[in-house]
Amino acid sequence: MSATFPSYQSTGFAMEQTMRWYGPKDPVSLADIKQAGCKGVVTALHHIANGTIWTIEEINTRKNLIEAMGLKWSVVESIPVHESIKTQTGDYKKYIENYKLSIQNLSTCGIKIVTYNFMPVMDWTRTNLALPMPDGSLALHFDYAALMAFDLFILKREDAEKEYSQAQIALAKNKFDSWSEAEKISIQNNIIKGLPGSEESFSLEQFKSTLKTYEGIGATELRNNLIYFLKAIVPVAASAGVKLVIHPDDPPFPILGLPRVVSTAADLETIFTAVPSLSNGLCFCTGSFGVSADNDLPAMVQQFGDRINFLHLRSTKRNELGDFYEENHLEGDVDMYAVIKEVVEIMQRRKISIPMRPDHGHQMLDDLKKTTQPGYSAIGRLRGLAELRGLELGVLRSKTN
Ligand code: DNO
Repeated sequence: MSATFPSYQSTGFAMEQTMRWYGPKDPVSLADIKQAGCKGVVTALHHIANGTIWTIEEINTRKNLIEAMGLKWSVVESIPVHESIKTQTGDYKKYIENYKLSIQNLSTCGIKIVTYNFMPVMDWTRTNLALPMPDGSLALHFDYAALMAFDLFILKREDAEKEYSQAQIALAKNKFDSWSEAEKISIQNNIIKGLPGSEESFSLEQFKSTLKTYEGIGATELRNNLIYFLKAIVPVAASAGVKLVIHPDDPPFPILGLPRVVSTAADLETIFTAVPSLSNGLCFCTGSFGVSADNDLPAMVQQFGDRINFLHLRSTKRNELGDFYEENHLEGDVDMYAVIKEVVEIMQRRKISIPMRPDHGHQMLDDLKKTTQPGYSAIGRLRGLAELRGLELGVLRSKTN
């Protein structure tokens, strides 16, 4: 049989297929992930407060659960970076020391890829978590007018209007006036209550005061704080054999007056030039980078190929107003074929399998009847994974045949 149907792996280095798992409380189980055809999972110790050391005991408890199912803990996503480190205030030195210990403990347990991000205050942001698609499935959506309406008329951030044009303010006002009270609450919650994996959740008052901690911190200061952090932790990761992978800003432009420093190829160049060790790596998220028309994704994969140690594969459809929604994995603005072709080149050159996960997915079929985690329902991700797996196999086979 193998003569007629060569195994996927026999075609050369292929991506290591994984799915994100939020731990024992995730409605999508390890058994489900295994059935999807994954070899590994991507997870984090979400129950441990930001800034606290991940002990060997806690790491092993989680690892044992995963291995008991015949799976591997491929990647940590994420060890969150404490806000004090991003603003370089308060106990930031202590939190950096804790971060180092968590990296070393993960290495001791054999887990060697660690994801993090450096987005101020919030992790990823969407305004609507259930945008109906023409086929009846539901997608995540970022409506820039809704974000501005939240900023100007709900949050009422000081001087926010100075950051928008008159036309944008008018658009935001129309949007706000169209909302019912329930819609206002739902949009506010989508923005500040924290999407899956965000680790932080705010009331409106808490959110306002946290935003104030960024007064005086623009892109230059935030970038300096990131580089300071990397200079401290990358050598520790390098000697522990760990690859740190930074996740890009999502969306890849400033929001709510907060700076962004991981949105473009130029941003990445600055970060990697400042700290050249290959342990200073990248989580290449096509969905995040792909929202900016200026990002040439296949070229970026080529440029940063030596540092890409984790892939988030999904696509978005954007417009010129800054809005976008999440498309099927092989549709939208991301040229997934071109990206996978570059990824395949890199894997063959580096002689490694890079872990990937199908990022997000539409809520569809039976999942429409269930309470699912936004972006992380099982069936939409399974569809994405299946499509990506087939696309990769096609690329691999066309190279070897
Ligand atoms: C969203 C995720 C992000 C990501 C973090 C990495 O779906 O891609 O929450 O996990 O930004 O630190």
